[in-house]
Amino acid sequence: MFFHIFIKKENIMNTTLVVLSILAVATIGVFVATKFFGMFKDEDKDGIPDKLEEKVKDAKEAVVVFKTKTKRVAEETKDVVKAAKEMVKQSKDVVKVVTEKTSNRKGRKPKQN
Ligand SMILES: [Ca+2]
Repeated sequence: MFFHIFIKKENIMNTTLVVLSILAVATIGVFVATKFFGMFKDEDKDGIPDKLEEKVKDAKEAVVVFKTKTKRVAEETKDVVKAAKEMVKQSKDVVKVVTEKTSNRKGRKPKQN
């Protein structure tokens, strides 16, 4: 049983090493092809193809947009929860007025600063 798990972990590690090695070789290959053989368009001559730089830039922008939207959704959700709590509080007041025998409405409490 334990040995079986050990073999699986070893397989995962070997697979990871193979994938990382392939990625490293591909990265070096693209760099050499771009920098020394001019096979990909590279206006700033840093060895990174312009298309790849654009994709990375787009991905970074997408992450920023996603983070901003997530933050806004969290803020709006907080507002909705706050409003819902206030509504529950107010509806308790309505129930109280309905069940009371005499009507002596207090109104809102004055704000304390
Ligand atoms: Ca470049």
